Amino acid sequence: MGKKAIVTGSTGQDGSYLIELLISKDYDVIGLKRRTSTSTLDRISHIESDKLKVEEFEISDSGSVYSAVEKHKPDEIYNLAAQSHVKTSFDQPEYTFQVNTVGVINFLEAIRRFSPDTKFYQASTSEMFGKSVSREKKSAWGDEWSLYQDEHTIFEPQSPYAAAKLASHHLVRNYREGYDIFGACGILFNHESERRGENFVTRKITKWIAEFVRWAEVQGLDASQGSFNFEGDLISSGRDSFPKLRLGNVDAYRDWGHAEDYVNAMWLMLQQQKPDDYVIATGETYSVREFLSEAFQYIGVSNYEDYFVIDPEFYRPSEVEYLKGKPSKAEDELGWTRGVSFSQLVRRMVESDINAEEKKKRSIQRVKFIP
Ligand code: NDP
Ligand code: GDR
Repeated sequence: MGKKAIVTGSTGQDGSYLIELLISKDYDVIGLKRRTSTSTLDRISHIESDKLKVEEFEISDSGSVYSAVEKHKPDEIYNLAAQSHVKTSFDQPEYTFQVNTVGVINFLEAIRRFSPDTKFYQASTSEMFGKSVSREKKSAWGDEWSLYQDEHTIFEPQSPYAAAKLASHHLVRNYREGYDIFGACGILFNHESERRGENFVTRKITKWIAEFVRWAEVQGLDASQGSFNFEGDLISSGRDSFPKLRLGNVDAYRDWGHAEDYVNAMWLMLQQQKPDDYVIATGETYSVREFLSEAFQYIGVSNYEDYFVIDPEFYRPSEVEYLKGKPSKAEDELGWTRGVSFSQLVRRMVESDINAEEKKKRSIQRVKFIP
């Protein structure tokens, strides 16, 4: 018989990929989701399997979490639920702590009281490093340094989101050492996908590109060759105009991988003899600007700087400028490697959003022709 796992955040990006992975490994999965007045099941509605049951809960309500753990006593719990938007955490710091820290305490307590053999995965994050970097010389004789973060880098969180996640990171270690609970934390660097939330910068860019391509098509123009006017906040075709992409800090560097590779690391962490914490990253870093350049190249545009404007609305009170993970421990101990490269990631995201726009166009045409 297969194992039983609870996945929180089951309606999110990572939740959807993890559920697919666990079902492929013959797990029975209980996907926990919060109550909402409209459906949030888009990312998992394609999974037609009696191995998946979706139940409602609220992570900040201890009774709700205790009931779920006591009822199912699963082999594994993957805690992916979170207020996951860094900028939002500055506007809603208390709520962010309620979900991202108190919610974790609720699970740790539930395991301690009702199901002490359950293994627990906590979604920690590279945001916990904040401004902090480790350095190593690029060569024995040169003066050049390579900057990175790994399991030994000091934490210096720069947002309520990161501070809440760091508190949870320490709580998991605390319950591991104090109560012998199998709690592992994955310090995951940014991972994106075709299913990424639309208010994270990568998806915001790829979705805008797809909408722009569609708009250009309606104008009878090719997005790569059309002669557009770029004055002010608008891109004009002469006949019509399209709002430019509005972004905040485009000089921040991130270590971007694909979510499908990263959920595999979560699973590997819970299959180890002993619980531990691992950095999961690609080992490469690119700026938001470089992401823009790569994404626009995909539609044949090289002057990408004409297509966006800086809007201070998207700046954060304090920023994390540089993230580049060193995943050596995960590679050595878990045998984990990433499969999707940066350029493949960008290509897949742009392609997927362009295809989605195409589909929308076809369904609109169908509606138009109904007599
Ligand atoms: P998403 O934002 O896509 O998903 C977050 C999930 O948490 C959603 O299912 C959301 O539900 C759920 N959630 C939010 N608030 C509550 C609540 N009060 N009660 C119950 N569920 C709630 O995030 P990702 O999938 O990208 O990330 C998964 C986890 O990994 C998060 O904890 C995130 O902080 C962390 N992480 C993510 C990284 C990344 O680059 N993606 C990197 C490092 C860590 P709903 O659908 O209703 O909104
Ligand atoms: P991040 O991801 O904060 O790293 O957190 P996000 O995509 O929000 O920002 C990445 C970088 O891009 C800059 N940026 C913008 N960001 C957004 N969202 N919107 C913009 O318009 C914009 N313009 C520039 C940001 O300032 C930042 O430097 C993600 C989340 O998934 C977290 O949950 C996770 O823990 C970390 O990754 C690792």
